[in-house]
Amino acid sequence: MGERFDLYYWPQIQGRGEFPRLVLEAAEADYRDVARLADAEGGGVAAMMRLMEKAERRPFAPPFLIHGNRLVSQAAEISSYCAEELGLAPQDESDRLFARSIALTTADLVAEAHDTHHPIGVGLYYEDQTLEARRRSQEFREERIPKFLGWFESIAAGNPQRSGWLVGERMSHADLGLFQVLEGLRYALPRRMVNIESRYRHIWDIRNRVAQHPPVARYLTSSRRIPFNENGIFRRYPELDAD
Ligand SMILES: N[C@@H](CCC(=O)N[C@@H](CS)C(=O)NCC(=O)O)C(=O)O
Repeated sequence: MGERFDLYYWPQIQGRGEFPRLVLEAAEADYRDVARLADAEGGGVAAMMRLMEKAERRPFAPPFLIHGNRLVSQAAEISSYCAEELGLAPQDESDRLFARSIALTTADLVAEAHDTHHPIGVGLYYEDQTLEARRRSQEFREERIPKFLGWFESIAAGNPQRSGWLVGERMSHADLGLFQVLEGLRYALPRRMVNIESRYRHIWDIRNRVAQHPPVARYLTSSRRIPFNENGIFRRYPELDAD
């Protein structure tokens, strides 16, 4: 399909929209970030909300994507779909499925990172759950980050292609997703990440190679890359960080 990709996501944050956005940027795809466009251009949050109400295959929440007559929702599903359409997924069927599994596991890590600052209720303010957030963050820092990053590291080290990427011979959406969670964790929990970074040689190498991929490098310095902030998933609350 040669149609343009229309990505819909909240305009003020990287959030979960950043995962498919990175795939579209890395592939230099013809895409629009519709909720960030002006109303006059058919964009804006109101346009996104209207679609969420009236679409035949309604998404539960942003991000979602429209490509031709297809509507795809769920960040990991959108990333996998775009990558497969745009040549950023492995060719081999087993590798392609593994890349999808990695993307879904990355989404699990994202959900846990979100729950560090919202352990009790998604709809409650952070300030109303700070004590629980401290407890949750400690467990996340000490147990969950090493478990997830150790898993990524073992996959990269054990890739039978010896390509240095997570799966297959070339960079895929799995690597782009890993890049994004490493950036997010480093933003949110700098003390913890500095302390443990040296354990994960292979995945930091992937992070660096993704950042140097020319379309990604151009994107990261463009105004399209929204800075991390305290409305997104990865938030820097110093009281939730420690060595
Ligand atoms: N599992 C979904 C989660 C989608 C999601 O939670 N989106 C958030 C923004 S990052 C949202 O707008 N949620 C509204 C809600 O859950 O009511 C995905 O990975 O895309």
